[in-house]
Order: sequence, then C-alpha cells, then structure tokens
Amino acid sequence: MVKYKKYLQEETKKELGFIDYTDFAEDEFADARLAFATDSKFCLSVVANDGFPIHKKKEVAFAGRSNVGKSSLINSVTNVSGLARVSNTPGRTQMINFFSQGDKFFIVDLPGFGYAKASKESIKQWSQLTRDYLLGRKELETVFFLIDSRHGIKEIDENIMEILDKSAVSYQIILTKFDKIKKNEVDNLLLKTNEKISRRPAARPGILATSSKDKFGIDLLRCLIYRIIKH
Ligand SMILES: Nc1nc2c(ncn2[C@@H]2O[C@H](COP(=O)(O)OP(=O)(O)OP(=O)(O)O)[C@@H](O)[C@H]2O)c(=O)[nH]1
Ligand SMILES: [Mg+2]
Repeated sequence: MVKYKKYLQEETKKELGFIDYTDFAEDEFADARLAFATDSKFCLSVVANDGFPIHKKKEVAFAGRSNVGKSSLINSVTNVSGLARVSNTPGRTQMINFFSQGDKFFIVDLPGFGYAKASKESIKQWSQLTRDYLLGRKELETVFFLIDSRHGIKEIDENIMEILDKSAVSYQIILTKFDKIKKNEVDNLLLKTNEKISRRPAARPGILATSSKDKFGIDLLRCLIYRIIKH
C-alpha cells in the first residue's frame, strides 16, 4: 500500500477502474506466488502458423505496440530477468515466443505492432501470424493488452482491439511504464482509458497499472493470471 502512495494522489481510484490490492483475497496472493515459484522456461519461437505447440494447457498472451514493454513485463512477472528479450530497438520480438510456467500454463510474447521501420513484407508476415494466433488459438484464455502509460490508447491500439472484439478472446488492459508518468496525470489517463474500453465488448473491466522498472503492480498481475489459469 505504501508503494501506491508514490504513484497515486488518493489511495483508491476504484471509480476510475483502478485494479488494486482490495480486488484480491489474501489466499489468492499466496496461490499466485506459488504458481510463479516454479521455473519459467523458454519453450520455442514460432514463425509460421503450423509451428504452434500442441498441448492441453492454458495460455495467456502479452500484446501491444512495439516497445510498450511486453517482454519486460514477462520477465517481471516470472521473476526471471532475461527470459524474454528486452530491447531499446522497437520491433525486437518478431516471432511468437512461448514460455512454460512449471507444468501449469504458458505465457506467450507476441510481436509488437505499429513499428513502421520494419520491411512491409515482414510486417505482413508477423501480423498475419499474430492474427492467426489471436483468432484461432483455442488454448488462449486471455490477452493482456499493454498500453504505454505516457500515451494511453491510440488509434492503432483500437484497430487491434477491434480484431479482438470479433474473436472469442477477452483482453485485459495493462498500463506499462507507470513510473514514467506524473501523479497528476493518473486520473486523466484512467478516465480516458476507461471510457475507451467501456465500449468494447471483449475488454475485461478494470485497468492494471504496472512498472517493470519498479516492480509496481507485478504481484497483482500474477493474481490476475492465476485467476485465469486456475480452473
Ligand atoms: N521506465 C520504464 N521502462 C521500461 C518499462 N518496461 C520496459 N521498459 C523499457 O522499454 C523498452 C522496451 O521494452 P520491451 O520489454 O523490449 O518492449 P516490447 O514491448 O517487448 O518491445 P518489442 O518486442 O519491440 O515489441 C526497453 O528499453 C525497456 O527497458 C517500465 O516499466 N519502465
Ligand atoms: Mg518484446
């Protein structure tokens, strides 16, 4: 709770959809911690839609613009630095990378979208692969849709949300790089984000703010993942 005060002007932002500690029971924190106590391992990189792994476990995927912090957040949530490759060069993750969490479930790092400098052909190839995954993967339970706190939801994000809304997959909005915005910008960010997701049929309610740099919101993200994969 103390850590929250560093970021928020008030203790609760419930009316703005802010997900916080009160959304989870104590045993959920313990169970979630346990679920992530086992080894997280890199499994494989997929470059074509006939390469998706065959298994009967659940998957959660991290999606978002290039450089939004997908790979960093995967490293934070698994507590394994260097598990997913982090880079200052946008568009680094060009394949779909699968990580196993013990024998329980898989975490999937999707290629970022919106990176203009990659060649047109390769953009087409990744976006088709990502679409195939998002729209056709029955093991996929939820997509964590990452939004940079400094920018909020942009048109390009809304275009991807539209695709997700048409598929059977629900998504949860996660704000990244929360360490980078000022306290007095938080209300506006939450308000605008909430407004945009309330119109979207497949968006799960609530907004989770995270910082991989400060490990802010990471335990809550573990709880969210645990809720999704526990059944
Ligand atoms: N300040 C701050 N920087 C972050 C945070 N998360 C990620 N970064 C930085 O943002 C840059 C991009 O991070 P990545 O995790 O590689 O982003 P990505 O979404 O996986 O990028 P692509 O794979 O290119 O799509 C790196 O320089 C990270 O160090 C955060 O919470 N706070
Ligand atoms: Mg990445």
